[in-house]
Amino acid sequence: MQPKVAIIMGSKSDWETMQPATEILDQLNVSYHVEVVSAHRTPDKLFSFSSEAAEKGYHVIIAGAGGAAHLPGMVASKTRLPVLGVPVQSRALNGMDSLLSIVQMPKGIAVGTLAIGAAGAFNAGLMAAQILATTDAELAQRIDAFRQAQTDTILENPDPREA
Ligand code: RP5
Repeated sequence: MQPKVAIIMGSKSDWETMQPATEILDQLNVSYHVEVVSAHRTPDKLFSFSSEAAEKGYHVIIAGAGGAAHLPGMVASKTRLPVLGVPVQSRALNGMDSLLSIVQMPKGIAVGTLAIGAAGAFNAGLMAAQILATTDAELAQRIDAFRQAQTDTILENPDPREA
């Protein structure tokens, strides 16, 4: 079956950061496609991927990039699908460059921006699932169960000295 979520990233070096997006999607039984699409190294691929994404059946795109992170914004400019941007933690500027490049989209093209790094990638996966859950009652139930389990974990063992 054609996955509804595409997870793209600017480089293979982003995979470690982006993997948590796949972990939560696996947990929620949401299928996805993963691929490197670089805005500056494969610009023609970026254009074809983005412009064909909706007709291929994707509903949400997660795009991770670091440094001058123009991938999410450029993808968003070529598709009306929601694009969730994940700023990858860069070596030189700790991801502040990635964050500002993704979050500061000029008016008219929207990119949802998550936190820098692995937490942002995880939440991008979670948010992609939440978007799909607006029209998928069973997925909505699985997300509710995930959140309840997270709550229970804390409530059942609130002592910070215990693991
Ligand atoms: C961006 O440049 C990628 O998203 C990556 O975070 C960064 C560095 O890429 P590599 O030089 O490691 O391929 O395009």
